[in-house]
Amino acid sequence: SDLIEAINKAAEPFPIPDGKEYGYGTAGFRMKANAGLDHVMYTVGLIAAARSKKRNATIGVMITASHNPAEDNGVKLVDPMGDMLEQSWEKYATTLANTPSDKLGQAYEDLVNEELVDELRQIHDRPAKVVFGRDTRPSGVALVKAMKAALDALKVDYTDYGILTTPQLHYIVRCINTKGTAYEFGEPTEEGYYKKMASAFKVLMHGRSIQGSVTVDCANGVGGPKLRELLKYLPTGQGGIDIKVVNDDVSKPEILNYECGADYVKTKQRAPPNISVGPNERCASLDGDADRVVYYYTDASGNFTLLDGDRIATLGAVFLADMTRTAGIDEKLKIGIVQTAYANGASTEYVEKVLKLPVECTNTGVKHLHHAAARYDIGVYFEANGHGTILFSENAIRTIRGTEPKSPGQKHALDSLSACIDLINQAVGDAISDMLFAEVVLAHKTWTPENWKNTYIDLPNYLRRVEVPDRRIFVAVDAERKLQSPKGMQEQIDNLVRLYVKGRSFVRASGTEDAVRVYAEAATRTEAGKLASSVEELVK
Ligand code: NG1
Ligand code: ZN
Repeated sequence: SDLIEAINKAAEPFPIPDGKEYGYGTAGFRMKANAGLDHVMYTVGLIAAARSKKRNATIGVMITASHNPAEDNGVKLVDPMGDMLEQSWEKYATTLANTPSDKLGQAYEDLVNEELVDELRQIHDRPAKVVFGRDTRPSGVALVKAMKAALDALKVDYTDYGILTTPQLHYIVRCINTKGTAYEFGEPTEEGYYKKMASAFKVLMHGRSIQGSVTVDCANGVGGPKLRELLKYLPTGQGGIDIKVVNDDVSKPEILNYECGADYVKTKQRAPPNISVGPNERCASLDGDADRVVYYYTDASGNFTLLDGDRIATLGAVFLADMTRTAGIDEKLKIGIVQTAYANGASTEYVEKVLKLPVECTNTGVKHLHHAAARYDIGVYFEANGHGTILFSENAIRTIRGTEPKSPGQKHALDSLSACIDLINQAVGDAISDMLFAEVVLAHKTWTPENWKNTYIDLPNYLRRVEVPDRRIFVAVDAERKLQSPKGMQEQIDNLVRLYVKGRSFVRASGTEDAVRVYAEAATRTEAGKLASSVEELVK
């Protein structure tokens, strides 16, 4: 048909490099930007269009490689509510990406026949709408062109939002799709995003003050200019916030994520070398697309303390549990925390024994955590590396916004909770939003970073990346805490773990890199190191 030919023709400039195989992984497609990613982008345009027709809604596309080096890039699809593409569609994304340009028309037609058929092709004839954004990587410009070629071939309506953080794009998608409904999310613009966050922040800060400043390392990525923009909307002085933005130079692509950013701080367990702050001053690092954040500080004797995603989760849970109690609605709302196996064992114990809240463990990857968290009224989910957010159910929103306060204290708690719903990005984990929330909680509690640290003491731990001939033989089960294959290896790990006080270790294949990850924790640093090394030996 004409359509098949139009798709094939427009795909011609974007061939698959010889021998290339693509996969839609934990974070969508990700690779060296010049290694055939333009072909993938073209096919993502096709998928986005089909998905839009299927859902009869606007679909988002975000072009970023997050914490990876500047020469990499990647792309992921965003579903109507601002969440990740439904998993059952990932196979289409992978299939189309691996289809040569001259066969794409037919491959698209096959997808239409499988997902968009009805007697009159009415689903297929629906108008499609796609919106997209990209991080500051220079390769993004050409990648957008490749995707537009597909959208034009299908005559799809689209809006290019230019440079955005990942969470901003997710926010905009959700705003567009909820406009005019009872669940309206906000104005679908960058300004709308800043205004929503700033006004919620002001409500939460009313009558409080934040101690000292917070230095924010933006990984020389998109978070820098966007955080600076947000600052124009935030109050300073009493009830305001003093944010010192550093590593926000996006004019030199090669310094993106270089010796800075959330991934650097989390994996090296040290501050970026170019940051200079006084003892006990709060620092935060964002990653390259501003969807994850970690905190840290260095004390007067030079000891570095990381306050990671587990810490943000527990800080948030404590605050929300207190607030719902003060508001008198704690009986009506079920709060839960969702973690992955990488959460520090001490944080899990703290949630269960001290906070007495349910804690759940899922597979790695925010889509898994997000779905689990959505089953609670207030679902707090974070990966240790700083990806995460807090979800409020419809019941929670109705209860918080519909309860008549009987005292000023109760009113204050209800207003605060209501502002939390707006401050915390409900679509997806958002470094800037998570950071403002952490600042608010610290202000409410008048906590220094040291107070925060002392809520529980992290078990010393190691995360090692091990290159193996074939990582696919490592099949993990039980929320990736146990190995099912290779046969017998789990028993060997168990035998090693038994030798250490508070020992815990697990092995799984990475979903984003060609490697296996070994995690180990134990009561002392030396023991955690020994356990990690002995498990690493098993795996090699
Ligand atoms: P893999 O490569 O599957 O371990 C990593 C992170 C995840 C998540 C994804 C997606 C660790 C141990 N793993 O996954 O938490 O962030 O990348 O970006 O940090
Ligand atoms: Zn990221």
